[in-house]
Amino acid sequence: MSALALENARAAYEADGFFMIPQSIFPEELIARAIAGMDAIRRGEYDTGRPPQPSPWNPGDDPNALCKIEQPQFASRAVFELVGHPALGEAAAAITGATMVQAWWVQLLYKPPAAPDSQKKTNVGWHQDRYYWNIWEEGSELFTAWVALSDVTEESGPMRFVRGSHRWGFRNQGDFFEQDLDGQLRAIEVPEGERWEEAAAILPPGGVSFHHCLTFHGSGPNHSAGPRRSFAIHLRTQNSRPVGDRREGLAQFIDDPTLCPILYGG
Ligand SMILES: O=C(O)CCC(=O)C(=O)O
Repeated sequence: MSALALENARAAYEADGFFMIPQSIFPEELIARAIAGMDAIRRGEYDTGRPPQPSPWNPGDDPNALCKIEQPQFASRAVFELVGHPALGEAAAAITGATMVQAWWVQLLYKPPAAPDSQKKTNVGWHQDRYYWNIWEEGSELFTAWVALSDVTEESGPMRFVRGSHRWGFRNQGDFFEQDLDGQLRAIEVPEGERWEEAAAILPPGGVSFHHCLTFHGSGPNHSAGPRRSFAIHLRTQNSRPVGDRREGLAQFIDDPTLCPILYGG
């Protein structure tokens, strides 16, 4: 990206609470290996010899349900390489102005195609990530890089961001696992003078979206023919600290860069 593009990227991220790079920033062969790594993890095969962290979805579970696996980079060398790739670090630093960027928690997300009559749980309910991240001190600079590994189209249940909602503060409303997105829309209170405007993250394989930890987001069913594949890579900058500087819960691995890679600076 040129200097001007980077400057614009930061301004857009600050204004909207999200930013998309709708072209691949990774080598094609790495994307292919990361897809193979994702499939191996889903089968319970770990080329590092180490499993992921305990997860809502485990090998052998319903292939038609949303597959969410925690810390997949522990279990696959190719996934670790993708998560720690310097191109991702450069982009993350550009939109935040950070001097250090670390991937502190990662989720493998595989959204299978929804059968027309299916009641399967593949939606991601509207939420703000900050709701789940209370191990971090208030004001910590936390955000997410969502890397597509399949062609994410309007049909495949793309993530949708609510423009400017990162400026609404922590609302204490929303739920990742809620399936009734319309019901949530009726319940979530939009601050006076603001409006609910959605933007879909349409991305090719290797494309990336970034979102702030207070930006509302969610996703609907996948009506395309193939799975929607991605990694949600949760990032922090030098402006972040666990509460009481404790290494617990989601912050328990941050001192080990062989598990939680530093993507930029350090
Ligand atoms: O993959 C999705 O649809 C939602 C992912 C998400 O909630 C996140 O990346 O924070």
